[in-house]
Amino acid sequence: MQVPANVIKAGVGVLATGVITVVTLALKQHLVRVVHKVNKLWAGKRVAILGRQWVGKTTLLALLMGQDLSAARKTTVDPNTGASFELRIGKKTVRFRVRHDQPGWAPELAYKGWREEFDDADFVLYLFRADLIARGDRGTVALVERDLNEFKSWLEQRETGAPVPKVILIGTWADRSPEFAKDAAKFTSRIRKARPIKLGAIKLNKADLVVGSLGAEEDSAKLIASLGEFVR
Ligand SMILES: Nc1nc2c(ncn2[C@@H]2O[C@H](COP(=O)(O)OP(=O)(O)O)[C@@H](O)[C@H]2O)c(=O)[nH]1
Ligand SMILES: [Mg+2]
Repeated sequence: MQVPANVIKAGVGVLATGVITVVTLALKQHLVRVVHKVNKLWAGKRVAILGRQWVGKTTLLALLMGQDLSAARKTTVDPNTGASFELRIGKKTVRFRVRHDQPGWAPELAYKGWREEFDDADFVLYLFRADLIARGDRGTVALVERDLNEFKSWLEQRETGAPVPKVILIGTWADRSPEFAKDAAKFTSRIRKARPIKLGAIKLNKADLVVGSLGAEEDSAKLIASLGEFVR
């Protein structure tokens, strides 16, 4: 008996869709597990997410809030107040905060709001565009350098004995650099040595560095998992 070609095609289509669905669900579960594990690490802590426009702050916040990536993309933040999110973990809460973005033409406008978050945080996650740092983009290098110097001055201005926030530098958009897909570890060490990350990390009490991408689910899970290695 001959099975018509279109029936075979439809069968293959259904099978392929099934496989894709299973893979997608497995990835989602993986991401959910990773997020849960990391969030447990900072139970009771305050986490500030800082960084310039378009670096992935809102995406990271949404992922940590337990949304999947498609929902994360839809998350909007009130342009006037920024976003704050409290997550209960057992008897403790984690408080995440993202300040609303300031216009790019006056970078110093961001500092007032950032400082409030910085001084009131246990962890400061500073996001920057790893692809642009890798390329040596002059504007990005200058701006990130300025931001990190600003953080340093805030640390220095703290009263003795006051708790010091732990800064974690997070390079995003690595998916835009072909080198990252070829050898992620090598790309990360390149960013670690790059200006202004190397000096900036030293100035900030040897800030840790995570490099990756929030552009796809699998990459996001990896980035968040490596972030977890530095939460202590
Ligand atoms: N390709 C890629 N896109 C990203 C990455 N991080 C964020 N995006 C996208 O960049 C856009 C801005 O992200 P968003 O989280 O709103 O940045 P924010 O301005 O810092 O809050 C969104 O469309 C994200 O999906 C990344 O690592 N790689
Ligand atoms: Mg945002």
